[in-house]
Amino acid sequence: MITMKDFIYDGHPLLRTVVNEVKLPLGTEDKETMQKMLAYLRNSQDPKLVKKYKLKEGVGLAAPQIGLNKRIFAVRTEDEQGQLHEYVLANPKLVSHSEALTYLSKGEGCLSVKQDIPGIVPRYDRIKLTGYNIEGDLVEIKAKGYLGIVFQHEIDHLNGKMFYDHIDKNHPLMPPPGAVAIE
Ligand code: K2U
Ligand code: NI
Repeated sequence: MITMKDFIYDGHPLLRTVVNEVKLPLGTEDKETMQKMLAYLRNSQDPKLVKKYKLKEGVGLAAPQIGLNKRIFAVRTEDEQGQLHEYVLANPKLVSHSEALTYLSKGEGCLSVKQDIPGIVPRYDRIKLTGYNIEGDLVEIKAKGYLGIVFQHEIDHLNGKMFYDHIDKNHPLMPPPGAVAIE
């Protein structure tokens, strides 16, 4: 079971690394890792387990955050319509995206960043990505709004990027012109 002791934090070189693709077809170990990462998100969204294991709630988790040099992430969150989405993908690729931008009006946080870093994080409003699911099938996912933001946050982790890299240092609270806010 993944707990907070498995996490690495900002300053660790793996969070600034473009991590390696996993070998296909998916092996048992990588499938187990994918299962454990999704289980972490489920556990972190269960108040009883949060209390019992002192977990930090997460809606996304990328393998480098638990010290693994692998292109794997998990996402578990509801969208604006309250629909629950659970994904765990290996070797994800951002295939296309809108020109239009969006952002969370309260900014973003990160399980691997202990301090709050205020600022607008511009994200694409709509994205299309592909990746291999735990069954080893290549899947295509279209996402927008909040779910799309979570995917982009996790893909960043696989490419050694942190959310605050996207904050305008001179105008941290100024949204990009035309970007749509998500409250
Ligand atoms: O990758 C991570 O550090 C997980 C982040 C994902 C995230 C995505 C988009 C915007 C902010 C963060 C954690 O989920 S941060 C904690 C959290 C928990 C519940 C809701 C939002 C953020
Ligand atoms: Ni993060």
